[in-house]
Amino acid sequence: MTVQDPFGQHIETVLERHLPPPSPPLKIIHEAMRYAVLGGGKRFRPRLVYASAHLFGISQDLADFPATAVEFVHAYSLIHDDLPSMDNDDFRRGRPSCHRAFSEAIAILAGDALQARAFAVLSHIPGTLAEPAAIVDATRFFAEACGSTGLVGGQTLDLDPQHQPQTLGELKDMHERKTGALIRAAILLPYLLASQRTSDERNRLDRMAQALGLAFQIRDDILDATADPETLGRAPGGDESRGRATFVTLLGLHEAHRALEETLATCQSALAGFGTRSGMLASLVSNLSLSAGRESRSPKRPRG
Ligand code: GRG
Repeated sequence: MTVQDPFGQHIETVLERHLPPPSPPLKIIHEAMRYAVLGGGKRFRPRLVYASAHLFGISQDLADFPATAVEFVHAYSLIHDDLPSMDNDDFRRGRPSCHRAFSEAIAILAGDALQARAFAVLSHIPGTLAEPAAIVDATRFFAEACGSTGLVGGQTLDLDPQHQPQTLGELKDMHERKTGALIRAAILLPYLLASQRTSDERNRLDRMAQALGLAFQIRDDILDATADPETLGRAPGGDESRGRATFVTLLGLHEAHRALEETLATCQSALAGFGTRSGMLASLVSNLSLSAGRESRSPKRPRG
């Protein structure tokens, strides 16, 4: 464990522990689940869980459960997003996407099974670590975040050619669900499981979580327009080439950078009220900034 990355190895160990073994007769599906979860990834969402848990004095043993659940749902969403019927991407995290490494049918099933596993993990929090009523609340909240008004709803809007966002407000609404719902869940699940908490803390945390989801997506759009395939681990320019609106196509690159830094500042000011306990979350927020070395970065191609 380094000071820079106190949870890096721990997260890998915990995720592995909650995955089924790749043994017969279910070797293939379990291998596909393990391939999708253990094949790299920045583990941003589990890190958010641990950082938010720190705010509420929640033990690492308890935080392991929501950290695993959010990363399993994230992994399932990436598997399904890459499918031919969705974004049809052959690469993810610098290697063949799950349906390319296995088959389309196995990739669909691996995503389904990871989502179910996420809820199994969350609902298996021992009663010695959190109040049973809090576990039910957290599980319900997580179900809303993953469902048709959250992650799945955002993906539905994104895929629907009839309802492509035309305005910044519509684009924000779509991403609040598609990218934001899971990020918000990662930050709020520790609050929901905490025994010491106030409603004022929830409001501040929610403000921060919503701004962070937005910042994450603006950043992803900027990187998609400016980074090379090796850095991205996938083909860049995907959304733009599919004719979809992004923060860069709607705002232009310069304004998108400005919006990112402003949104990160909103996160930091919401966190300030938590005092020194918020250091870990604050540093995850600052790591999303793209302001350093910006002058030397230029778009991959000219844009209108
Ligand atoms: C299939 C229900 C369903 C939803 C898919 C996650 C998602 C919704 C689409 C992925 C498309 C995409 C690239 C969205 C931008 C934001 C995002 C989720 C980026 C990937 O997250 P990272 O950067 O990935 O945290 P790693 O690989 O580091 O885990």
